[in-house]
This record gives sequence, structure tokens and C-alpha cells, in this order.
Amino acid sequence: MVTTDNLQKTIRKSKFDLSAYLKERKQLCEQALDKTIEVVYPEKIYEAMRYSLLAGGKRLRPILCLATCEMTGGNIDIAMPTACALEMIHTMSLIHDDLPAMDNDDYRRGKLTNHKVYGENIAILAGDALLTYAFEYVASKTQNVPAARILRVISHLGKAVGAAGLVGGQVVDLDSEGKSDISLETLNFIHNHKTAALLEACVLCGGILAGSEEEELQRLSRYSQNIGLAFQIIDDILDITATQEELGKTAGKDLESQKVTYPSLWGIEESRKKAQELIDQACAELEPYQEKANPLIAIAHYITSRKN
Ligand code: GRG
Repeated sequence: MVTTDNLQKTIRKSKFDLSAYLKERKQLCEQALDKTIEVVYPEKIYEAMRYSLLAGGKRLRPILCLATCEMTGGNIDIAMPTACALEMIHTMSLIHDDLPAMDNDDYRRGKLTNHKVYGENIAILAGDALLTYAFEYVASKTQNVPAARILRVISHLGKAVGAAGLVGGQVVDLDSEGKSDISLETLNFIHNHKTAALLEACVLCGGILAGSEEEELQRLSRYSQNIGLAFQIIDDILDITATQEELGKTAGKDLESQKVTYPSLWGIEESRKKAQELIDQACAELEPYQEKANPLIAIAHYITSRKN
């Protein structure tokens, strides 16, 4: 029987070099993203879109989409437009999250936030333009994929970012502000929607483009929901333990605003343990793929070991 332990031994045996892999994939994504937006009249909006889209970041979402597409039998080329669209959606959510009406932050990815540079009105519009362009980009740039799969990707993306996904999570998060009696159930709802839904979309869209059927998509869904929640637990821990320089954004905000987080409920060590359990469960879902799963398994472990 293949167990998570065995899988991890397999990764070690194959000497999978995650940092080289991430470096190469990040570079590919940066090149592709750079080509997505041209600056034309009215220049200011295109510049504002490019400012945040090309501001760096780990590019975890596009990398997950590409890796899943490859693992399930597709290739990078068919997935790159969707990978770029996912990063556009993620970037728009960061721009809007940083606005004074939301989380009110001055720094993101080590730079001033979009509204600090372009003003609130343009930042809102830059987010809107990135969100709508993401859908246009998938529809117009995806090649060599049956139209029905592209349609499914578009539909899935819409669901993941709307009221049933990111927006819904953000609403409950806003409602929870200043309350100290937030239950674990509510906290899980917030982060399953705010954070895990988009990570899940990255993985599922990669699979859909490659032609995954229902059973495989359900397996991918379980993998991604687990890494999604683990990602947020680690994010909460890093808010306490990392510096502003490491994070590229204001550190210690959760403590300052007395926000209920996983470490505030469980403590840091127990939170780390729970994140690791989720990662182990996620990796167990990838048993059938054997060596082909190396990138997704290594990325899952990176989620708990990351420093930003
Ligand atoms: C999507 C229509 C629509 C509206 C957005 C503002 C909002 C509604 C939702 C907030 C979503 C949000 C900001 C969730 C936090 C997710 C998270 C942990 C982000 C940090 O991701 P990293 O660490 O960042 O991958 P980098 O910079 O590396 O890409």
C-alpha cells in the first residue's frame, strides 16, 4: 500500500528540487503575466493593473494550476492563460482587500498598496478591470482545449470568486470584526471561502483543462481544500512570527485588531500541528499519481515551511 510516508520517501528518492522548480515556474509565470496587459489609452488604468499584477508574490496559484494540469495529463501551454487569469483574480482580491473600506493596508508585496499610489477610485477600478479581464483572457487565449472544458473553467472561476466563494468569505470576515466569540465553524467558513476556494479553483481548473473526470476532480478537490486551510493557518502564524520585511505587508495586524485566528484559538504549536495534518491528508489524496505527484506534494509541504 502506498502511504503518505512512502510518497514522501519517493519524493526524497527522486531528489525533486522544489526550489529550482518554483524558481523556473515563477519565471515562466512572470514572463506570461508581463505579456497579458498592454498600456494603451487611458494609460492610468492599465498602469494601475500592471503595478499590482507585476509586483511579485509567490505565484503559487498559477504554479498550482500548471502543475495539476501536467499531473493529470495536460501541459503548461493549455493551462497558461487560466494560470494568468487566476493570478489576475488573486491580485484584484488583494487590491480590494487592502482598501480603507476593507483591511486598510499601506503595503503589499513589499510595495505601497494600489490605492496609496493611484488613489482609491482607480484602485477599485483596477481590481474590477483585472477581474473582468481574467474571464476574457481564459475565453480568448486558451488554445487546443475543447470549448466545453473552457466553459467549465469559466463557470468554476465565477463560482470560486463570487458570493459562494471569496466574496462570501470576505463578508463573514467583515461581520466578524471586533468580535471575540467567533466559533471555529465560522473561522473555517471564512477561510474555506476567502482563501481555500481560489486555491481549489487553481487545482480544479488545471485538471478540467487536462480532461479530468468527476472522480479525479473530487480527489483534486480534497487535496486543494486541505492545502487551502493549511495555507491560511500558516498565514495566521506568520502574521505573529514574521517581520514586515519578510511578509512584504504590515505584520502583527491580527493581534493588534484582536482578530480571532487559528493561533488565537489553538496556540501556535497546535496550529502548526493541525496544518501539518491537513498537508498529510492532502498528500495522501495523490497516491495514485506516484512520481507524477512530486510537484504537488512538494508544494503542499512548502505551504507549511514557507517564511512569507
Ligand atoms: C473576488 C470579486 C472579488 C472580491 C474580493 C477582498 C475580497 C473580495 C476578498 C479577500 C480575499 C483575500 C485577500 C484573501 C486572503 C488570501 C491570502 C492568504 C492571500 C495571500 O496570498 P499569498 O501569500 O500572496 O499567496 P502572494 O503575494 O505571495 O501572491
